[in-house]
Amino acid sequence: MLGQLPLRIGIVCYPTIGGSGILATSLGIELAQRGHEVHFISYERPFRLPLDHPRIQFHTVDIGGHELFKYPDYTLPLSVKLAEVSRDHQLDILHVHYAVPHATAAILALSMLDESDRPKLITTLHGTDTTLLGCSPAYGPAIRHALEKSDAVTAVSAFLEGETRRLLQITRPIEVIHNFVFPVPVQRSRSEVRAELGVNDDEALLIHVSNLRPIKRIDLLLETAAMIKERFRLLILAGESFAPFESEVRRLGLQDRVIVRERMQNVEDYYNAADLGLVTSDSESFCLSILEGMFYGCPSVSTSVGGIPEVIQDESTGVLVAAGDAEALAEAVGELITHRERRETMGMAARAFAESHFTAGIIVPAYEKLYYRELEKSR
Ligand code: GMT
Repeated sequence: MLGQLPLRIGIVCYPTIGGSGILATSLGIELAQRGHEVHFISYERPFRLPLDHPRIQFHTVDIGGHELFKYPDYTLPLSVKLAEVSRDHQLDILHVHYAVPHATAAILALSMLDESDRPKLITTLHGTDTTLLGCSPAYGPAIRHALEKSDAVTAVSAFLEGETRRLLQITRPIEVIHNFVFPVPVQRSRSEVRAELGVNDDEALLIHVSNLRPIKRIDLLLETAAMIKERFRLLILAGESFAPFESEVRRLGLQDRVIVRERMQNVEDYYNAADLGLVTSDSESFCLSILEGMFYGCPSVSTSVGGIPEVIQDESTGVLVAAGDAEALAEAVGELITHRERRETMGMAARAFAESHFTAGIIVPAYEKLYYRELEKSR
């Protein structure tokens, strides 16, 4: 039995703002807290990764670029770096988040290594690698191959597991391990943050946190906001530039209602200061931002798509509305703005549900169990 021996774990993720990178970073930090040695490998330092953890190292993939190539290539330099880190640090586990190109590069890296140097490959699917790229003839077969060749595959929701099977015709086991959040303490009080935003006490503060990609339906978000009759302000924490949406804000006369922050620092302060989350996505494999809000007592009104019903499982913890229905979204938001007590009770129930289902203490051991199980197989 390997029992609970500390492991050497490589984590590959996108470092930029996005749920998969946030989840992978939190997982690595939690694993290091539990005594494992963790190596992050990416082209940039993940934005929430601490600089000074004794058991966390970061390895940069130097893309460099080559005059021979018309398009920059990341897969090959990544695979070379993965082989190097696996060999030099004798990794037990290589855990890649997002199939493209991370799992593909990892498979190539493993084939460059002697058998004794090969870590077990775990691939975690986060959503768009299946739901968008999985259907593409240019990517689908490579994703399917990467999943078939991984030692274990996980998906962040039962919805995503089903979609992966359906779209990629995968028959191998895929384990569902939901997202988790480790809520960090807030830096500023609710009233300090509301003062910074210029939100009055009699105004409800709605919050939307996303990378603004088309799947997030910012058009629907703004249309919904324009239909809300009660007093509110809408804070958008944007992972990308909000400039393309400014004209729509003006067209809908929402200039005095919408507040935009194009940085993702101290998001916990904003969730803590907000009254209600608003999510308008057309699809989400999980929706980490709903869960982050729940941990700070901020429930959400959301479209009922993808894996979101696995997060808002109970109607006492949030409101689900049919996809694309601005009127229903606005009505649900309006109800909760009007009935403050109901909203606050919902916020407390949301927090209690998150704390009993989606903590690091519950989810991280599921990954550790998977790692030990895969390592046991080759002993
Ligand atoms: O939502 C995004 O566009 C970012 C994307 C990512 O790849 O980082 O998020 C995906 O992974 C998150 C973490 O597992 C999930 O909570 C998000 O629901 C998922 N996004 C989609 O499925 C669209």
